[in-house]
Amino acid sequence: MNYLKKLREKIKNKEAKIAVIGLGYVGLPVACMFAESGFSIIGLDIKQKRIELIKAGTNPIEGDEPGLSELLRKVVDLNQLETTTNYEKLKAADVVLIDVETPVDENHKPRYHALKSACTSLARIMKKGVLIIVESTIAPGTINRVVKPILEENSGLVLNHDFYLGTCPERVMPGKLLENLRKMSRVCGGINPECANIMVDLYRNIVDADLDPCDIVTAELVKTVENSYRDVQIAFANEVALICENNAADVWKVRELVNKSPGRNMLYPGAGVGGHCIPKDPWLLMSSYNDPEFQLELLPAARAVNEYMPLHVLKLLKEAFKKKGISLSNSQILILGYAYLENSDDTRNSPSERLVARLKTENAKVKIHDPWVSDYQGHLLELAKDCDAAVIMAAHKEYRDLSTADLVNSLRHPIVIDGRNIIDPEEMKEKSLIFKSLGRG
Ligand code: SAJ
Repeated sequence: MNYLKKLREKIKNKEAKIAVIGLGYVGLPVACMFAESGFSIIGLDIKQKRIELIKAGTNPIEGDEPGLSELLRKVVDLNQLETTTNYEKLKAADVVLIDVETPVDENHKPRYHALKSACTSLARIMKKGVLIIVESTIAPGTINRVVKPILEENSGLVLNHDFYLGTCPERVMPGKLLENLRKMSRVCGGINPECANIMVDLYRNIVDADLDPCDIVTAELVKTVENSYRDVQIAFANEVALICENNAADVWKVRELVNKSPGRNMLYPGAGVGGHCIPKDPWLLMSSYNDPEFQLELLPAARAVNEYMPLHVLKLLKEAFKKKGISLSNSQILILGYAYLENSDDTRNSPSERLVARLKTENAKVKIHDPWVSDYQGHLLELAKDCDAAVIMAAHKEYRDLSTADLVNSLRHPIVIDGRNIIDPEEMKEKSLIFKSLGRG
């Protein structure tokens, strides 16, 4: 039986029952948007607390996400979004979106525990004709090597005959979840062309941008490649910063003039690369490659450069202490910025975390300030009074408005390390100051 023809009809008439597994920063907004567009949605999450919050119309996602809380309350009040922790409730689903975490482990290998668990539970209850779409970012080859076998073995159904598969990688960014879901193009990788086109019909209900049908491996590649591309771009800027320091040059001046050359767009050097995507996706991409003839060099090297940057900030700090003739051991350092990204409360894989850990191995104490992270919202200048130096690790707008004179006068020693080009070096010319700006020799 060709289930796809019937499914296409049901999607067109918005009669298709859509299930979303994983109600995090991707799954929840997606579920709300499909509900708002007129579909009946059932969302599943294994966290009972999260389900209770959503049932009460309360947005469980932290951080400022414009429009999400209002949208959630609206669709819950309209009974368009049902939520559960019980897979049995997903039996009748015609389409199932999977939005679970796909981390890599300490050896940078993808660990698909959540994905495998979701597929195993789903397989036991899914009905014939269901279309399952993985939205999580996965390594190329994962649908074929991980998802397909689990679904077939646990359901007894046959892919492309009794059920269908697709992958439509998410392109969301914290702080702009709804906007990105609406406005960013997406690739619709289907197990066959008809499936890919049905995915385009489905996502057209919530996406205003391009929807590009393609095969599954292409879709798996696109997401991991686009973030690996960014990782390499940032690593390039970081390595040029190190070279500029070594040549007593100013990387920001060099970057400005390089970018005047057609087709150049050098990104910003900085104190490191954090977040939930960029540090992880290159490893997902690399895990899909295996040719003894040639070992990948560029992608691992870019990761190594970016992972080094917080340690380079430590090097600059050590040089400053040496110049001042004081020891880092038993000192206290003020870290300005713990979020991985400017003007964000997200601390996942934060470069500051790496710097703080290394400072502790150097027997230095640390005080952390970050106006965006609830645990670290102390009074900056008060904190500075007990510290021997300040290190800027995130380009929060609050730090751009900071009086450097107040900061320096509050510190026990006039030592400032700028990892994000926040301070104009001209302001720090005063002889007694020890100021080091990443990328400026
Ligand atoms: N960073 C630099 N220099 C730069 C840009 C970023 O050091 O020039 C650092 C940031 O400080 C941060 C990390 O890299 O620690 C990541 O920053 P990001 O701007 O890439 O922000 P992310 O991690 O939120 O990346 C997301 C990605 N979007 C999705 O996965 C859907 C990425 O593909 C986007 O390109 C990026 O947002 C974006 O452009 O804002």
